[in-house]
Amino acid sequence: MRVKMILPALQEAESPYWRPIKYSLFPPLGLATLAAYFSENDDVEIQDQHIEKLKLDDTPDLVCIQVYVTNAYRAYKIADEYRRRGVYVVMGGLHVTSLPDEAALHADTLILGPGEEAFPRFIKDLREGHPQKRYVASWRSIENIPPVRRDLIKGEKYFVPNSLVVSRGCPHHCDFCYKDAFYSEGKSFYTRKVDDALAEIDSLPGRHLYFLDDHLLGNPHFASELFEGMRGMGRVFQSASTVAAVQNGNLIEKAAEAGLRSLFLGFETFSPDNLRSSNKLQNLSKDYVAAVERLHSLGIMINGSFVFGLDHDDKDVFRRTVDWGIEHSITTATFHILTPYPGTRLFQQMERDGRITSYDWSKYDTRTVVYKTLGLTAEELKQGYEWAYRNFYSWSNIFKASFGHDNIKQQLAHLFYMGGWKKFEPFWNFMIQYGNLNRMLPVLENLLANTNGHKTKST
Ligand code: B12
Ligand code: SF4
Repeated sequence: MRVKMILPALQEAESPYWRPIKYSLFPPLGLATLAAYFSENDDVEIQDQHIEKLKLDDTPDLVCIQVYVTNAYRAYKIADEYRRRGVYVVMGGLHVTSLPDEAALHADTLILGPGEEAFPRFIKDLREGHPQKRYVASWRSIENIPPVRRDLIKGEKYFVPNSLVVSRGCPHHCDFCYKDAFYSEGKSFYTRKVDDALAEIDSLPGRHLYFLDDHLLGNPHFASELFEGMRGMGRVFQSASTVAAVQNGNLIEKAAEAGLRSLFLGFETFSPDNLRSSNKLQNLSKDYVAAVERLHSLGIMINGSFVFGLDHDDKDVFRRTVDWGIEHSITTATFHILTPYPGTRLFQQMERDGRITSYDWSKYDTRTVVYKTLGLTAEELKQGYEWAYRNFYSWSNIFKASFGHDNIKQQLAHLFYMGGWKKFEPFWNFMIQYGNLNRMLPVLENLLANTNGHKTKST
């Protein structure tokens, strides 16, 4: 069977928000995971619109398309075009799972939820000539799954080709998160076997790893064994977790010993009312500063995630958030405008209250206001969000945050990491254009390998 798997771009290259480096970071891991379910006689190709121009004039036997909220319209267009030519199209992913009736107009088959059980069942039915219209996972597990088809990934085109996941979902239930919608009616947090995860890690070249797990420390027992197994492997890695997990026992110390060098952390908001109303209860009464200090003392850089536009926010939230991030030497910050993804409890609540102002999914990019705001106007929210990015990444604040660390090695690491990520766009574009992006990986590896424990001056 000739199979084409497509990840349509999350963002148009023509958009002012298109940052080639951001979209060349990670390969399409979901598709490469599912590609492992084809047989060795199948001719399988993966195309990722973020790093290549899609060739759409062919007629494979099967086209598989991954649909996120912001690429939904591009995905539907591609699907319609193939189906017009008689090609069988299967679609899956987060957006399809949230809005199956919408997606059904564009696909022969839909796979809802995680694909590890349903997708091989679909392939079998297709080969036997009786594919169904919809498949829903009847069980969920990532134990004993076949190895990801990394051979189908054009590794040299990505900055961090070694992305992996060793768990799925998360133990928490924040109202704005995609998670409960995607994993509805079943387990919403599960892990691989530690030995299998370690074997996958061992098989990956180079030193650097990026765990794309929603919450790598979410199962302390699993995480602890994983980190013990990774000790001595000489890896440096980045991942995501929660403020609460950083303060729980000595797990974070084990992570640091295993090579954790940067952590995406969901602070989201400083307001207890906002935390309560979005069911982000695990952040309530947590000492954010203590978490930051602990990470810094272990040499772990922080990518802080902050949401603007929650109902208890006021006009001052942008300045307070940026000031806090700079004062506490947060290495990078990701700001989001609150976005009610379809399928989430936040979306349902806003729809009930008549607050959704746009159903154009391409605008659900966390940079656009798509709902009626309460504490501040839509215009204030948009402008405040843009102001926060401009200010946090201004050279003066980059220097200020960097020199908040008390040792020169950390100051320079912070400066290069933060400056490199946001301030050298033409350089990244050049590297991408000439196919040299992957050559920059050793620079990142060295930078991460050379960070070590320290304190920020403010304490
Ligand atoms: C890596 C990543 C990115 C990467 C690139 C994505 C890529 N190459 O795939 C980058 C950095 C570009 C990115 C950008 C953004 N992202 Co992002 N990203 C992720 C992340 C962390 C991991 C994705 C991943 O690889 N998962 C692991 C694989 C194994 O899982 P999977 O892809 O879901 O695949 C499984 C199933 O979905 C299913 N499946 C998937 N595809 C298909 C296809 C078929 C045919 C079938 C049958 C099944 C199927 O089977 C697979 C195996 O179980 C997720 C969080 C997460 N945990 O998923 C957020 C996430 C996908 N991102 C999200 C968002 C919101 C964004 C941004 C909009 C945010 C922002 N402001 O930066 C931007 C995009 C900008 C824009 N204009 O749209 C949301 C998506 C919400 C939604 N409903 O779509 C997520 C869920 C984060 C979150 N918690 O909110 N992202
Ligand atoms: S902690 Fe993060 S991943 Fe988990 S439910 Fe909340 S937002 Fe989602």
